[in-house]
Amino acid sequence: MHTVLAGGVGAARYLLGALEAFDPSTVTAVVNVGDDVVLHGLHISPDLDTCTYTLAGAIDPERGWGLVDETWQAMTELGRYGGDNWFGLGDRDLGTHLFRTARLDTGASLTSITAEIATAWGLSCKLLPVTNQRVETKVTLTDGSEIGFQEYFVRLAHSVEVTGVRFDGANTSTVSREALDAIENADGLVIAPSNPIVSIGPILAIPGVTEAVVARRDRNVAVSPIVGGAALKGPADRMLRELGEESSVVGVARRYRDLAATLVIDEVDADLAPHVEAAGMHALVMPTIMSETGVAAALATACAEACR
Ligand code: FO1
Repeated sequence: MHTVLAGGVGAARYLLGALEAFDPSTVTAVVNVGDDVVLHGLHISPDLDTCTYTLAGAIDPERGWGLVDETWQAMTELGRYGGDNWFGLGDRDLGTHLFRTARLDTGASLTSITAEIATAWGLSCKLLPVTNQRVETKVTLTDGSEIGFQEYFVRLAHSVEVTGVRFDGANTSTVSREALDAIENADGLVIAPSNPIVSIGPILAIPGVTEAVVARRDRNVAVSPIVGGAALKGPADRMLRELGEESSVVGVARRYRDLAATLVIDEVDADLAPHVEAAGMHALVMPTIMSETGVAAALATACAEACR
């Protein structure tokens, strides 16, 4: 089993490569739910949906979230009434949130519902929310106020400085049996190139997860989401700096050294390989920018080899 700790776009692209490289039924993603938000009474799970839609070939390729060929009539009508429409829910995408919310209301677990959605999209890999309980990423701003993750990420377009991040509810949550099993029994465990603070952070904050990952450190690999000092997408580089860490592959190595033996870094960072090694991780240098064909599958193959 090839298990991946996963956030949004970067993880989804890595998973696409893993599906190409391995038997899809052996690929499992343990996915962040700290980005989840309830809006208009609907439970939205952005990272789970980004993984599902990407692997189903249905993601909007420009945005990297939501469905392709989307229309926005419901949002337009919401705007007519002065409703909150800063978080774009496309007409097609709304179907997923309606289904998820109705199933949660019947008492079904997020794990079962995610499997139902994945099956409906024809996926044979496993997508597992790390927990079935509510964990909410909260971001503290310089004026001391605290806001929800999607308010920071979407409403404020992550253009404000952050002084702290916490995962509300994480301490009292429980890792799902399926997610823990996927971590403990993986042949190789890969930390996807996702934001280390707000995508991988909430997964590791669930009691028992960090311990389970650390216990198998030598069979774990992380892929750096920072290339040439910058995040390929999103605010990971700024967040690292704002929280006092280094926005480089060395900063990523300092974060991940207890969790994985190897850090995959892009060729543009090859000169930093000795510093990654000095920080306590073996550096594996190879192309990591997955917009080019074949890169994601080669990355997944190399990660699986490095886990052995
Ligand atoms: N990202 C945006 O930048 N703007 C949006 O309006 C937006 C809506 C949205 C709706 C459903 C969904 O699954 C994802 C959505 N995202 C949107 C992406 C999401 O906020 C982030 O990509 C993740 O939470 C970060 O991984």
